Amino acid sequence: MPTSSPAYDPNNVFAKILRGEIPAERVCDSKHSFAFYDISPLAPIHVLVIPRGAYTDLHDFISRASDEEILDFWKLVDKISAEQSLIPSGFRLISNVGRDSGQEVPHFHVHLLGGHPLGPILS
Ligand code: DGP
Repeated sequence: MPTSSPAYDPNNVFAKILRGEIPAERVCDSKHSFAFYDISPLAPIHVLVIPRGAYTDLHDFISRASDEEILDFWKLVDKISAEQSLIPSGFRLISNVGRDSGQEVPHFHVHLLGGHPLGPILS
C-alpha cells in the first residue's frame, strides 16, 4: 500500500476506527476495505465503505491506490448491496468530496443508503 498523501490526517475518525481505537458496528470487510454502519443513519440501511489505505477522497483514492485496492473496494460495495437485500428494491451511493460537498471525515468513503424510498437526490 502506498504511503499517505501530505493532506491526509491520520487522526480522522475513520483512521481511528481502522486502528481499532474507537468502535464501529462492522458490516463486512475484505483485504483492502472495511464497511460499517453510519453512526447517524439517514435511511433504514446506511453503510459506510472505506479503504484501509490512507486516502483523503475519491480523487486521492483513484490516483494513488493500486488497481487491486480499487477493485477490492468496489466489489465490496457491490457485495454489501446484495447482502443487505437492497437488490432489486434499489439503493443510493454517495461520496462527498471536499469542502463544498460538506465532507466531514477526510478519509475516502462511500455512503450506501437504502431500505425505503429515498426520494429525489436534491430534495
Ligand atoms: P461525510 O459528510 O460524507 O464525511 O460523512 C461522514 C459520515 O460519517 C457521517 O454520515 C457520520 C459518520 N460518522 C462520523 N463519525 C462516526 C463514527 O465515529 N462512527 C460511525 N460509525 N460513523 C461516523
